[in-house]
Amino acid sequence: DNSIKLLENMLSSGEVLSMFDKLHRKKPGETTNHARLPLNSTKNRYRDVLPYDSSRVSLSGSSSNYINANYVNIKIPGTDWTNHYIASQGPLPNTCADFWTMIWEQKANFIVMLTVLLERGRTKCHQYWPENGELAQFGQWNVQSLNEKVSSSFAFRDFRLYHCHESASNSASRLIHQMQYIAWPDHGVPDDSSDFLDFILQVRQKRVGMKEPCVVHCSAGIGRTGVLITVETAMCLIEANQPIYPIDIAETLRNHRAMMIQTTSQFKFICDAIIRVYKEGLAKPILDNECTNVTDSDNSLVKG
Ligand code: PTR
Ligand code: PTR
Repeated sequence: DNSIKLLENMLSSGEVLSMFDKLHRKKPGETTNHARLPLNSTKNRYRDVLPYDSSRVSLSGSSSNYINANYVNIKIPGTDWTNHYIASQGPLPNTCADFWTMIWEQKANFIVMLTVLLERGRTKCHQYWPENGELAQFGQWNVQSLNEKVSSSFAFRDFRLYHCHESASNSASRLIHQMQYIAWPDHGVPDDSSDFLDFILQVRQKRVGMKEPCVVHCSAGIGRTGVLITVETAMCLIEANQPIYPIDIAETLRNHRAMMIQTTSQFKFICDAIIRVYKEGLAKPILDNECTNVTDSDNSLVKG
């Protein structure tokens, strides 16, 4: 809780926000050559948001193995936990099949979506799933929508994913859960922080102990995606009885995907959320101090 007191002080002095503003937006030395190939340029939703070559997810496949997504693996110090995320842009009409290929190949069974499809008349993400109860084909994939529960801030859906030349009952088909947060405009912060914390807590519950990567996307896959991963990481650190340094988390994220957490107000939202999670006991230590005695050198997130 010393790190929380420190965070509160640095937040009221504004220091932590100016530290955030000084962070590099892209990790020096990283290249984005695959994203820039002429073959791949139509697969990027935004020309200025491209995945590093070093951490990009590659698809097995014939013509191109490219998708605008990065691995974001976060080791929780003092434990043997690693949280595996894939941070991705919202699929385009021509990348929906690739998106499902990624889900299949990476053995992901959980998608967190932080955007709506249409915002102020502009498309933010293509609907890469069928309507409730229906079946749709995306390239080599069939996606069957099994159910959908919608509230004012969330939509939760379950899908069955399988090769289109097989049947849904085939044992190789996969059950995929999607949790969508629908009250968060891009470049902004969630309309209601209680709602959003409630959403993250539900994401967290689903993820505890999950070894497979969780695919997180918004529109560009940097702003809102970065916020969610940071707050969930902070919850894990609380559970693991470890100090929380949000600047370190932000830096770690940007070492995996450029520009993660887009605005200073998003970062402030993160800091406020972390303090609230801690003070309201929304995340609690689940490890006793015995097994989390760590040396000083362990006391930061593992980079890279
Ligand atoms: N993604 C997991 C989480 O956030 O809870 C990380 C995790 C992994 C947590 C493993 C616990 C784990 O426990 P075990 O190694 O005993 O399965
Ligand atoms: N060039 C776009 C822009 O700045 O509007 C890229 C962009 C779009 C960046 C959306 C971030 C965005 O938000 P998010 O990552 O939360 O979808």
